[in-house]
Amino acid sequence: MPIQPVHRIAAGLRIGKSRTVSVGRLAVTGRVSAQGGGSLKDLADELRDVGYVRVKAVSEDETTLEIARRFGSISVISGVAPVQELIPRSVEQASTSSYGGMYGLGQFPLHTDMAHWHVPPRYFLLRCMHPAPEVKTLVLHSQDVFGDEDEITLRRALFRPRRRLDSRLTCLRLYENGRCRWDPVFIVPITNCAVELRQRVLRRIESARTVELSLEDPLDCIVLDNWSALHGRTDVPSKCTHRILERVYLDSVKP
Ligand SMILES: O=C(O)CCC(=O)C(=O)O
Ligand SMILES: [Fe+2]
Repeated sequence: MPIQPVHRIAAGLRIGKSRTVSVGRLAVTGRVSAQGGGSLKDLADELRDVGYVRVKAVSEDETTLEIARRFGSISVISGVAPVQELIPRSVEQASTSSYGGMYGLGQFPLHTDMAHWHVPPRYFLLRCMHPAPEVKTLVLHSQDVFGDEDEITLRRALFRPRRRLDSRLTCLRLYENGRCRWDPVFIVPITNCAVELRQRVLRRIESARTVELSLEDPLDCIVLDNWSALHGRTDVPSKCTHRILERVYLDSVKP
């Protein structure tokens, strides 16, 4: 049986008109809701349905942590700074276990963050520090990737982290309990069923229409639902290497 999309948004609305709604003191730019009327939806619902929501800082002086706190509760993750700076680096400059180390200034493939963790971060906020609007953040809803898979396949298709995180064998599923995960390199298939599922996912991603988001000024932010959508980044031309984003992981978002 195909997995039940809880709130499947009509495909045509994915690239529909933006609307701006007010959340606290900030302007939130969301999408026309699946219900069609542009009705106000809970931020968590909007994130689950669309995968992301654009948000704006009040001023350039507002710190990324302050913005993030308005929208949710900041994750405390051992070994991960509350605010991480995302700076384009060449393969030589970046750590080999990071996307920068593998892809350098090239396109980052669609993925979910920390897909090799047992429970990956729930949400994250990206804030523009130095804009380079030519470089886009890409988003693809998990329904476009897993929506046609049946529950049994998703249960049987087991993956593991490419590198053991500890001595235990961790089995990971790509879609479980409403939570998606995907990474083309950091998780590897264990079962035959997983090898086949991986191929289908790669094919779907190849032909999918991703949403392209650009962050144009230091007020621009995006909140992404890391359990509902995959994301990536276009390549960084040499004239755009000044692009800097800040990222904050969130455990929850405010209603
Ligand atoms: O730079 C971006 O827009 C996204 C980068 C990203 O997904 C990552 O570093 O994990
Ligand atoms: Fe990412």
